[in-house]
Amino acid sequence: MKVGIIGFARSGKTTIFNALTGSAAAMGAFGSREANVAVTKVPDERIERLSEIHKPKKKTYAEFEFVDIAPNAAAGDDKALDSAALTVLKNTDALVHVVRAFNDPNVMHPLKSVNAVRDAAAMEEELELSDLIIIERRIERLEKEHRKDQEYDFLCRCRTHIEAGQPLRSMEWSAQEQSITQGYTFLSRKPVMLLGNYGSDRIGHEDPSGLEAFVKERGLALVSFCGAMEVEIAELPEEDRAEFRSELGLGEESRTSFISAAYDLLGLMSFLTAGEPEVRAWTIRKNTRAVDAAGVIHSDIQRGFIRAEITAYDDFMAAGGSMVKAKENGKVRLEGKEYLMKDGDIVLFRFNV
Ligand SMILES: Nc1nc2c(ncn2[C@@H]2O[C@H](COP(=O)(O)OP(=O)(O)OP(=O)(O)O)[C@@H](O)[C@H]2O)c(=O)[nH]1
Ligand SMILES: [Mg+2]
Repeated sequence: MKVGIIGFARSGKTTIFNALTGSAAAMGAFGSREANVAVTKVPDERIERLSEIHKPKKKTYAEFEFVDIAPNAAAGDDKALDSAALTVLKNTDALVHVVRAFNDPNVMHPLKSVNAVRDAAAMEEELELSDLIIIERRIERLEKEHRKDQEYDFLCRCRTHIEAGQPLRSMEWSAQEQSITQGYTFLSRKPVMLLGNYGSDRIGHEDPSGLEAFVKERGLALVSFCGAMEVEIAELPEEDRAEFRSELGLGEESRTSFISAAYDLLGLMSFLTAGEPEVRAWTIRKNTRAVDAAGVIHSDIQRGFIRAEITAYDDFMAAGGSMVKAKENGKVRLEGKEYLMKDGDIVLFRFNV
């Protein structure tokens, strides 16, 4: 699962990238001219517990790959995404949008003033516009070729939607429409989560930026973060961090809680495979069919899918971590291709190739 970190210049993207991935990419004026990339594990208690039971040779967590776009070099101060960023973002599955809500006279805002709602709305528009350009180009092409077919009609509908100021992610697409657009990488269709980067003056106070009201109105998800504080904490010796955090009222390790929240808000979930060779979490979108989940492990398993033997993690633990007991309790189900996977399903795929 590849997640792009986007936002205006000096909103704190690289700061947050570092806090999330434990990296040490250069920030501010020393920032890299290339996108930063790092992989981080998705914390999952269930992997720990299953490993205690199975004592596997290998323990594999779900992973996020974070891509922090390089500083905007070419698009102008009133834009967040230059063409290099747009290219990088095409290959991501989801976006985390960092919105600057901290005040600091030493950190220049490209628009000279801090206004989180303005920036958040502008980014939404940028994503929509980049899609609109792709759509219009294609429509023009189809018109030239006199191909007023299904694709044409559908793209015209998408155009109307964006022109009404809506992102593509708020459209319902049928399976057929999804297949029409498979070759496109629309940015406003990707799941997005806003990350308010607040100053330390926010801790313990109401949201002064207006972002909370903004996301509510747009149906977006928001998490709060305090980038500068996270950097300070990361510089402390490990044993002092928890105390400093609780003194500040910063709560749980923000990296852990952020990553879990992101996983959920981006519409992701995990299914699990557990045995002596490996205990592993696999990432899928919510509402994935069993046969497609099988394909995440291996295309052969998908192709030769017979059925899935499924036990919910909670049922397995309630049976004392014994599959035999879970079976006796009637908690091991046989499911077919169309079964919609649930978070925490422990799965054994039966297949034949
Ligand atoms: N006061 C304060 N400064 C911050 C905060 N987060 C980041 N900064 C500072 O703001 C500057 C820019 O942060 P970066 O993380 O480099 O921002 P960026 O979005 O990656 O910037 P570009 O890559 O240049 O677009 C750095 O000097 C950071 O130390 C914060 O929460 N509070
Ligand atoms: Mg940066």
